[in-house]
Order: sequence, then structure tokens, then C-alpha cells
Amino acid sequence: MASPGRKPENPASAGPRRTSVVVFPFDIFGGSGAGAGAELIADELREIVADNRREEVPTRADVYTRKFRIKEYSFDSLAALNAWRTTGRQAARPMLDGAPQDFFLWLGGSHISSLPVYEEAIRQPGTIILQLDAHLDIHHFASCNPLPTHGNFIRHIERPDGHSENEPFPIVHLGHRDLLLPQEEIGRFYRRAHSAIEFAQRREGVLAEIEGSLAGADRILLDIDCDVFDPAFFPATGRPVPAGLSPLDVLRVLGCIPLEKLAGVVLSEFDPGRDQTDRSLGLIVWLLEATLLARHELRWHTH
Ligand SMILES: [Mn+2]
Repeated sequence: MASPGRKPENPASAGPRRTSVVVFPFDIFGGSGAGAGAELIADELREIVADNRREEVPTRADVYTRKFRIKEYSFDSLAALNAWRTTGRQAARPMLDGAPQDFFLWLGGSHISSLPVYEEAIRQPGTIILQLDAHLDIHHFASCNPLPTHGNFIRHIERPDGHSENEPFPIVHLGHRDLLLPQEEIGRFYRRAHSAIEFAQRREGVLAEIEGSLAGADRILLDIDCDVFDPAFFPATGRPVPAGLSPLDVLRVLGCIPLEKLAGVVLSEFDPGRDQTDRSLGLIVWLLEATLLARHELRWHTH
């Protein structure tokens, strides 16, 4: 029986049973500063959920507030740093096993912190990763470290058994501003990569193609590297590149995702030391809240 003063439960939604937030502030091998960003976003989410729990009138946030839990990792010892990739895979595996009845947010540090999630995701047949990023993260130029970094980690994804070296990963990319990598090199790793230029110049075609790619998936993982945003909207990132997406562009792209198939969202590269009056923090936390609602309500907007 509901206790007095407690607001009534909303009717059961068709959305996920629960939402797990994994704070994975790994930020060495590039992008240091972004670990603090993951922790800051987690603090904001805790505050939002606590506020929602205190609220006495029904709100849309009720659909996820009671099903919400946060698990936080830290990399403050050599042993923890050394085991980062194994730890990450162990954390990601149960969230990508089976049908996407649960939903997760992975708050990473630098973009390489998403590598263990990619490795677990591509082991599951029918999974497509929708990646939004200013970069393609397959850099292999003379100035680049050949060991795994946030700029080349896609090259270091461990292929599951039976996955041919000649086959690109099931990654659909949008938003890069790369001007060096030839198409053949991109095609070795990405099933499809739409640059920001292509998006600007043939937007409806790109959106239709993304929708088509995602329609065939059983499970979708959304990976947002914050530098996909234009620096005017999101200054707080380690490697800002001009001519990025606006928040409304990103919302338009997110509208292509069949929400019931969205297993999780991975976020990285928010470096709060570079923020300006919390503009980037405000944008990313708002976007995460909107995505939580959308995933649980299975729609982006009320009518
Ligand atoms: Mn990037």
C-alpha cells in the first residue's frame, strides 16, 4: 500500500525495467581531464534523481526515477589502471547480454573509455553502434602513437571469433570533420561514415540512410563523443574541431533511433576545465535527461 503523502505510481511503461549508470572515468592515453567530467555528470544525475524522488506531483521523470542506480569505478591506483580494459568489459558484458530490457548510460572519460563497451557490443550479433564524433579515431599518421589511444582505439577493437579482418565493424558514424583519411581506410573499420560536411549538404539523404542502417539492428548502442558538437555549443572538450553539429542536429539524428532497441548510451570527452559558464555541462545533462525520458516513454516528445 502506498504510504501517505507518497505520489501514486505511474502506470507501468513499456520501457526498460531499470536504468544503470556506469561511471567509468578512465582518461589516460589522451583526453585527461575528461575523467572529472564523467564524475561531474554523475553528480548532476544523482541530484536530479534525488529531486525527482522528493517531488510530490506526478512528473514524466517518474518513469525512470525509481528504476535508477549508479555504479562508479575509479582509476586511482596502478592496479585499477592496469586492469581498466578487463574491468570495463566485465562491467559492460551483463548490460549487453540478451534483449535490451534494461538501459544503461556509460559515463566515460576520454573516448578510449568506450573501447570495452564496443568490444562487448560487437560480440552480440545484430548490434549496431551509432557513433557521433568529430573524429574517426583510426589515426595512424606519423605523429600518432601506435599503441591504443583515444585517437586510434577503433583499430584496437578485439574482433570476436569468426569476425574477419577484412570486415568493417558494425559502426555507423556521423559527424567527423576529418580531412586526411582516404575513403578506403575509413571503410576498413566503419560500415558507414557520414562526415559533418555530408550531413550539412545532403541532410535528408544522410538521415534516411542512418534510419535504414538502424532498422536492420536488433540492438543499438549510441556513442556520443562530446566533440561532435560545434565548439560554439560545447567548448568543454579536449580536441575541439570547427563545423560541428548543433544540439538540434543531434536531436534530429537521435530521432532516427528505434527507441525500444536502444540498449545504452556511451558518453565521453567532456572536460569541465574547458567549459564556459557550465554551458557544455548544461547541454549534456539536459540531453541525457531527455534521452532517459525518451527511452522509457518510447517517444521523444509529448503531443
Ligand atoms: Mn572525438
